[in-house]
Amino acid sequence: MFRSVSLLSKLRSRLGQQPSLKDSVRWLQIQSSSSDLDLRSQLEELIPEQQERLKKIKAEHGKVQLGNITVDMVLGGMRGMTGLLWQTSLLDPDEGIRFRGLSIPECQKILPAAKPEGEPLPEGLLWLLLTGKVPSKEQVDALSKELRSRAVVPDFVYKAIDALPVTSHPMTQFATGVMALQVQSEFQKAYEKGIHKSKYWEPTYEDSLNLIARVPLVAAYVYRRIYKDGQVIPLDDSLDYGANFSHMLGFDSPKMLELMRLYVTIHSDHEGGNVSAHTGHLVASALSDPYLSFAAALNGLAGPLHGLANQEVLLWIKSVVDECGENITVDQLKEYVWKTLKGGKVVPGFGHGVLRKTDPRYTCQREFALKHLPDDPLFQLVSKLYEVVPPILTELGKVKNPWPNVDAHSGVLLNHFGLTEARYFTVLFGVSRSLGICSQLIWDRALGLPLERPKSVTMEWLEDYCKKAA
Ligand code: NMX
Ligand code: MLT
Repeated sequence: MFRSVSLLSKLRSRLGQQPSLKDSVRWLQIQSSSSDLDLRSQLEELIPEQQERLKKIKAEHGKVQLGNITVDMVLGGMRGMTGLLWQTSLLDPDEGIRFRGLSIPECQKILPAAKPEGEPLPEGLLWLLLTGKVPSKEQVDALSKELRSRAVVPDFVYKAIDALPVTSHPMTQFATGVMALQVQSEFQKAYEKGIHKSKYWEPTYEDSLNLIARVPLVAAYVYRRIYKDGQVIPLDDSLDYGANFSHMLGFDSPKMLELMRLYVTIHSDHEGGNVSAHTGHLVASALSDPYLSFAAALNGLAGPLHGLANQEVLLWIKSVVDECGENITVDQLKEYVWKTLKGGKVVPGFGHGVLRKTDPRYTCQREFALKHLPDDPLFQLVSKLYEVVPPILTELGKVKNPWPNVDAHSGVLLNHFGLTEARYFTVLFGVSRSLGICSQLIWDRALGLPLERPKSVTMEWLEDYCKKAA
C-alpha cells in the first residue's frame, strides 16, 4: 500500500502529459482494495510491514548523510535541517502539502464527499493519513459513525473550562478542556498496568480516536460559552464530522457545512516540523499520552506566528476597513501595509518557514470564495492584498516568502457565514490539527520511535568549534 503511494509519485511525472489517463490510473493505484470497514483492523495489517520497512532503512541506509548542519541552521530556528520522520504528509516548498502523496486538488477530487462535487469529508482524510489508502464512501461512513459513538465528553471537562473566566482566550479554554479529557487516557491506564512496548500503539489508537471524536464538542462548548450565553447544541447523530462541528457551533447552512469540511481537511497536517506538530511529536516521544501531547501542540498553535495568525489576519483586515473603509484604494492599502511594517509588526497571513510560493490551502479557499461569495467585500479586500502585499514584502529584502499562507484567507470565509469572532478562529485550526498530529502519534508508537533529544550548544562552544574548523 505505501509502495503504491510512492509508485503514484513516479506515475505522476510519467502521466503528466496525459491528463485523460492520469486521474483514472492514479485512482486505481491508491484506492483501498479492502472492503473492511474497520480502520483499526486495517492498521493491524499495515503495522508489521511498516515496522520491517523501517528496520530495513536503518540497517541498509543508517549511515547515509542527509546534509550538513551549518551555524546558520543552529541559530536560524533549524530551517532546512532534516531531523524528523513524519509519515502522514510531506511539504514541498513550491508545490505545498501532499497528504500521503496526494495534493489538495487531488484530495478534493478523490476523497469521498457528502454530495456530488462536494468538499472532501475530513473522516476520509483521516483514513488516508492513517493508512495511506483512499477510503470508499462506505468506509468513511463507518468511520463517521464510529467517531460519533466515541464523542462523549464527561461533565468534569466542562466544569474545568467553566472554572476559567469567560474572558479567557478561547485557545486557553480549549487546551484546558483537552487537558481535562486526559483523565480518561487509555494509554496512561495501560502503562500503569505495565503494557508491553510492542502494544503501545493500541491504547494510543484508542486515545487518538477518542480525542479526535471529542475535541469538536469541547471546542463548540467553548464557543457557545463565550459567545452564545452558554447555550450548548448537542451532536446530531445524522451528520458527518465536519458538518456536526459546524452544527454544534450553531451554523447549519449547507455552504457553511461544506466550508467546515474543507477547513478541517486542509488544516489537518503540514508535515512534522511546524510548531504544533513538532511539539506534539516531541512531547509524545516521552511516552506522554495523546491528550498531553496534543494539549502541548495546541499551546504552540496559539502563538501569533503560527495558528493564531488566522485571528490576527481578520482583526488586521477589520482594522484596515475601520481606518480606510471597504472601498479602500490600492495606494491606501499600500500605505497601511507600510504603516504595519514600520510599526515593527508582521503582515499576518503572509510568509512561511518552508513554503516559497502561494500556499495551495490559500488557493483552494480562494476558489471556494469565488464559487460561493464572490461579492463579499472582505473577500475582495483579501484579493487586493494578494496584489499589494507580496511586492512590498519583496522590497523589504529579507522576507524569504512574500506569498500568502493558509491564514490569509480562512477568516473572511468564516466571517461571511456568520462566524465573526476572530479570537475563536485558532480553535477551529486546533480541532483540525488533531487529525494529523494524532495519526502520526499512532505511527510513532507503532514504529517504536525513540525519545527525541537533539544536542544543543552554547555560543562559547560555537566560537571555539568554528575557530578550530577555520
Ligand atoms: N511580515 C513582515 N515581516 C516578515 C513577514 C511578514 N509577513 N514574514 C517574514 N518576515 C520577516 C521576519 O520577521 C524576519 O525578520 P527579522 O530578520 O527582522 O527577524 C525576516 O522577514 C525573515 O523571515 P523569513 O525567513 O522569511 O521567515 P521565517 O521562516 O523566520 O518566519 C513566519 C515564517 C510565518 C513566522 C513569518 O513569515 C511571519 O511572521 N509571517 C506572518 C505571521 C503568519 O502569517 N504566520 C502564519 C504561518 C502559517 N501558520 O499557520 O502557521
Ligand atoms: C502549518 O500549517 O503548520 C503552518 O503552515 C506552519 C508550518 O508549516 O510551518
